[in-house]
Amino acid sequence: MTSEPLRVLDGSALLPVERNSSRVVFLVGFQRQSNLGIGYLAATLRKAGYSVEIFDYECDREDILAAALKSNPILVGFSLIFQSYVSQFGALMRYLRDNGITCHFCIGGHFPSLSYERTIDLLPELDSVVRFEGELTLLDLVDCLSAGRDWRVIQGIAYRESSGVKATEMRPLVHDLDELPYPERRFNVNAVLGRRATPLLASRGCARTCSFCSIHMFYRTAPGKVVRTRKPVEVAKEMRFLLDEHGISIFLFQDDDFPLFGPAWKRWTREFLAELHRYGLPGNAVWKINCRADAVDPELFLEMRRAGLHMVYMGLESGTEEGLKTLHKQITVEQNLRAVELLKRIGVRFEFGFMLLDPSSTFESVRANLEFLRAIVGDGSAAAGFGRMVPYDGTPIKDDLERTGRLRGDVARPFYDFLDPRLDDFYGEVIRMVDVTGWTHGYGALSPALNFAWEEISILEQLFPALAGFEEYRRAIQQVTSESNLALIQIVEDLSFVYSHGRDNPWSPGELRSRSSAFTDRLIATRDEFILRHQDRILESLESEAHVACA
Ligand code: B12
Ligand code: SF4
Repeated sequence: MTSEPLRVLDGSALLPVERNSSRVVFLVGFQRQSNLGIGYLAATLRKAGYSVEIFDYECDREDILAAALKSNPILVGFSLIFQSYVSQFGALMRYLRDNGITCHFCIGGHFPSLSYERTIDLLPELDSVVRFEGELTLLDLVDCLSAGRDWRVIQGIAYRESSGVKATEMRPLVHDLDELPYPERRFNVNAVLGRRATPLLASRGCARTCSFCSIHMFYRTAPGKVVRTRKPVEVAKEMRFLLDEHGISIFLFQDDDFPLFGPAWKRWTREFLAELHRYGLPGNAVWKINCRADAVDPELFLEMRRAGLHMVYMGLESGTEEGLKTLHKQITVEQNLRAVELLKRIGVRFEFGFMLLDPSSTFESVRANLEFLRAIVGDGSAAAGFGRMVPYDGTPIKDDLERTGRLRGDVARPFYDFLDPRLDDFYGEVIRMVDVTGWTHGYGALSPALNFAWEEISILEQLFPALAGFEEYRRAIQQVTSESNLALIQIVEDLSFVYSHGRDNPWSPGELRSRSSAFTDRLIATRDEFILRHQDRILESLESEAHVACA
């Protein structure tokens, strides 16, 4: 037993707490591209003296069971960040219970936080839901379990009792993010051309209120300030530490909306850029952000590019005013187009989220969206991609669809009736044609592969010495991206006329498969030829840095 201050993160280090850290804590979550949520939870527990084992949700469930039987954890915490995985998590819990794991099971993430009653109903093996930001609550929970105290009284949880589901008082959001320890990270994954990448956060929360988004609902429902920024110097310090200690030179900011909008956040960003220069990061590291199109400012983004910004992900979401209104984006099509143009002009790569269909869709809006895609990526500056709006739990649009009787599907696969029922068949066919043929979705598909080639290009440009023929290579990738995008847009447009005007379908899956594999083959051949041609220089550059780091 140790006796330590109970509160480490909310600025009120008051009561000592009895803590028995002899038993390990297990955390299970989706680990592809790392998992910052689990990373922060593990770091907080470790700082308090607990040992933590992290499991990839995608690993063999037998491995989790064997480890649990061997180490007898005090608690298994499941991180459900994608609502669509709820039944798979349920199956894993059942499997562990059926095989003799009796310890406390808890779960956290957006869906469990916002829909805790539904979560408890769906997952009978659970003991508790940890709601909203989990660092302090999980620590409290583990402290109570390990010391044999009553855990049902702590803030920020929900659990089953005979009369129904009980939620305790909500725990306020973490006030000062810099009081959190650096998240645990897995360093053996995600590298681009030998350069290692990791996610990180400069802020949490989003001030906007898009109708389809569970993020702002997650941060707005819990008490406390919705958007919290870290100190710019602390972010730069963490990056320098990761570069020096772990050779990380690609930083993926997962902030919901990087602090850029309005005078105060512009000041924040300029201060951050100054710290990056002070810590010698530009030239040695690159970084990617997520932001809204209305935050793209030519002057500021040029400064950001000089400080290593290499990619911007924007949720553009719709190419029609009606769609943007339905999604409550509070932005115009013109602003979206302008942001893309500015990024192209200053040479910052972009990717984007886009919903071809939303609850207000008509065939005309679908075709206007395709025209928008042609305007932004017809030139091949990024791969075309799109989806359909998914009504996640806790979002205003899901509630509206439910109220108007249009909500369909189940918790893992929610969808809705379109105003024009022919759109259902149309979208079904689009998915059948372009997904099955390996064009848009999935990790081996053509559009993600094109974006990966673009990612390499921007890393080569900023973190490697100039390579002969680089400009020709970039043009070749742009050409294949442009042809693939235009073909894809044309296919979807043709399909829209099949369903709206009864035209004949000019496409067969076989033909699409052969077209998408021809693009893929061309992409791979072009990319491999260039990289192989410069392999020695690329390796030399990586090795010379490794020597500098060792010295
Ligand atoms: C990075 C990211 C990804 C990464 C990887 C995620 C990973 N391995 O962690 C990638 C790119 C792979 C990804 C993919 C997708 N993503 Co994503 N992603 C994110 C993003 C931007 C950041 C996640 C993050 O790091 N957050 C920061 C950490 C600190 O917060 P956190 O994860 O919420 O964790 C805290 C709490 O939730 C809680 N908690 C979480 N887990 C647990 C567990 C326990 C035991 C406890 C006690 C507490 C707890 O405590 C944590 C610390 O405070 C989020 C947005 C967001 N704000 O979360 C979307 C988000 C999670 N993604 C989303 C979606 C929809 C997707 C995709 C389906 C997109 C697509 N169309 O392809 C895919 C799905 C992939 C798949 N295989 O099915 C949605 C999920 C919506 C929902 N309600 O289900 C989100 C919320 C974005 C959104 N706009 O709504 N994504
Ligand atoms: S701007 Fe992005 S993170 Fe913020 S509410 Fe809208 S979709 Fe969600």
